[in-house]
Amino acid sequence: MTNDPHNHLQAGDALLVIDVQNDFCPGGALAIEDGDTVIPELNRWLEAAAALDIPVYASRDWHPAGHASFAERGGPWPPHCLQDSPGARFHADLALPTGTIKVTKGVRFDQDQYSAFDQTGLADELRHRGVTRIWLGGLALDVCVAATALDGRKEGFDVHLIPYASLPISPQGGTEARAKMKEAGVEIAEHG
Ligand code: VGL
Ligand code: ZN
Repeated sequence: MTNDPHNHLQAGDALLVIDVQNDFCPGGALAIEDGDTVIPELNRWLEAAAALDIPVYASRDWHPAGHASFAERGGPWPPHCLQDSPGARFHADLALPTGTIKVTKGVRFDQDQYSAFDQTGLADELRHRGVTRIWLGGLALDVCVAATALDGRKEGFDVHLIPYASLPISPQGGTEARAKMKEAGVEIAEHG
């Protein structure tokens, strides 16, 4: 089956799961419609990565109270992913394997960090591990997934969007994000 992650993952790959946190899922503070439906597909990839010894990174939005990105400070978002709150937890159905490395972002008081590469040191960490190719998915496609994919290309990685494993905050944002990613050389399967 071509959609089987076992047929795609190989040495030199890393799996990047972006912000699959309660606040981005139905019922959360910044809920993405059907956001939790990406989880079963991500879990298939997580299981394959664990079986094949492919390193797994899970990013999380982790804002201090009164963050600069919140509406109360003139930012675009309602308060979300407050540090140590239930909304900031990874969704309980997300099956992160033992050894998953967390990438914490959005902690700066003065600016947002949409990309998991933004001031986290992730690019050097991946290079240090011999990673050349990234598979990524998660939430939201038009914000943090896109920002991470584009930065991954800038840092010189081959970047693949995992099919059916990401959803946008807005449909139009999703369409624009896909176009931008494609233009930057991110590999996107036809219906992914
Ligand atoms: C995100 C909006 C605000 C995301 C984070 O993870 O895509 N979106 N903060
Ligand atoms: Zn945020």
